[in-house]
Amino acid sequence: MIKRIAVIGLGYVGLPLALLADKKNFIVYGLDIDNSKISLLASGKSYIDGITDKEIKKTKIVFTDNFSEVSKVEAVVICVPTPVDEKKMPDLRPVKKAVAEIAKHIRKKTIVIIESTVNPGVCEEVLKPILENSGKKVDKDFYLAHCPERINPGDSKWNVSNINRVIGASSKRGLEMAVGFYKKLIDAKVKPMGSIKEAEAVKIMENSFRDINIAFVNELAMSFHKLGINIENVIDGAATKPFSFIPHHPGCGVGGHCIPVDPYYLIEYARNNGFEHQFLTLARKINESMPRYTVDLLFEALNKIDMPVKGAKVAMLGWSYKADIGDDRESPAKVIKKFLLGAGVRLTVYDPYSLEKSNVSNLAEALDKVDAVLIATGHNEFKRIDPKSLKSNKIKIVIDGRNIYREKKDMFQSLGITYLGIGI
Ligand code: SAJ
Repeated sequence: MIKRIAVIGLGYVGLPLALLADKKNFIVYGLDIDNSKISLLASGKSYIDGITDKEIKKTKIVFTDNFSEVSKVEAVVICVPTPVDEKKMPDLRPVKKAVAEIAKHIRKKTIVIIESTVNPGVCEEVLKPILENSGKKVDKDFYLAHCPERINPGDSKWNVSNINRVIGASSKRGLEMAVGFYKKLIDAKVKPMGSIKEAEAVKIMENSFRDINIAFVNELAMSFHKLGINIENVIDGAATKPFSFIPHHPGCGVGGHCIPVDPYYLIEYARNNGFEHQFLTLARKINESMPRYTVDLLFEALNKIDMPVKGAKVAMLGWSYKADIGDDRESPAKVIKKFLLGAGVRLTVYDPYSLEKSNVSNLAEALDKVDAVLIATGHNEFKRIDPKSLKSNKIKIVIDGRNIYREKKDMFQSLGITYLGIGI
């Protein structure tokens, strides 16, 4: 019977999970290697968008960086990052380190649940040996399960308590324990899978599905731009089909900790097992080409009004990888900035969620005395910009990397402002 749990990794996945378990009357130890996080939490401070200090203050969670506390629990849930390195190769160091740490302390019959996104094979071929290193045997001394996280940062509707989950485990007993735990924890469906590998594959599939669909509309956008067809109108048209069409939208790139990362985990694992994922690889290539495509739209527009790229004053609005959150992991804005600076543009960056990455402190300053605006993130604050205010700032070009002004395209043109979106 699982009454006490340890959550390893208190980020946007682990902290909501720990708070939910605490609310459901589990005894919860929240562990992280970053003791600045631990001290913030211990002093009742939140550092995760959407979690208030008040929620932290009222929990009974024991926040600690002392991993020996793991010896007191029946279940350990690992929620640490699984990024890729600069060569887009899977970086399992954080999850291997976390597992090695807890292996020293887990007591008999503890279930270790990996929530971090990993490709098929990682739990059994990489993490299980580390757990057994200490002489323990899986399904004898401990159980191993995988329940891939499905947190969608910034989503006000779907959260850790109401998102369905899938679980795979190393044995029937392990599966029963893990399914029983999540059924107590969340108010959503818990689907037992046939194996850990199936559970690992579910998460990689759902995120690769999204990456491929985004690449599909990005390719259509680049084609329709040449054909003079508005892709967003076509997507709206296709979306009237009440079945088997899921709208995705083109943009200046695909960022975040999941979508641009997860496909590489499968690509690499399959390659090591004799299969080349052409489709996944091509989707990544198309999505990773979108920052360049967006910057080229700007350069063509500058050339069209005989304005040299070098020395042009450009305001890039947005740093985060998606609208109305402050997370910049794998953000396309970083690549766009590199291209713009490399071409000698005089660049202003403004993102209300990342003022430390901005070189101005508000929108008015960002729009003052620039020749062009490039939208890299579709924050609500940018959607409210009135095209007339850009005219009065003598802005000549708007490159809309998130098609947030698709309804105002004609207004820009009537004001004599060159407006280009992605496929619109
Ligand atoms: N993006 C597009 N076009 C789209 C959708 C997204 O260009 O149609 C871009 C976004 O601007 C962003 C990137 O792709 O740069 C990722 O966007 P996202 O909405 O997929 O946001 P994420 O990375 O937070 O994805 C999460 C994922 N959740 C988990 O991995 C648990 C993903 O599985 C969800 O499908 C996604 O949220 C969601 O549906 O919102």
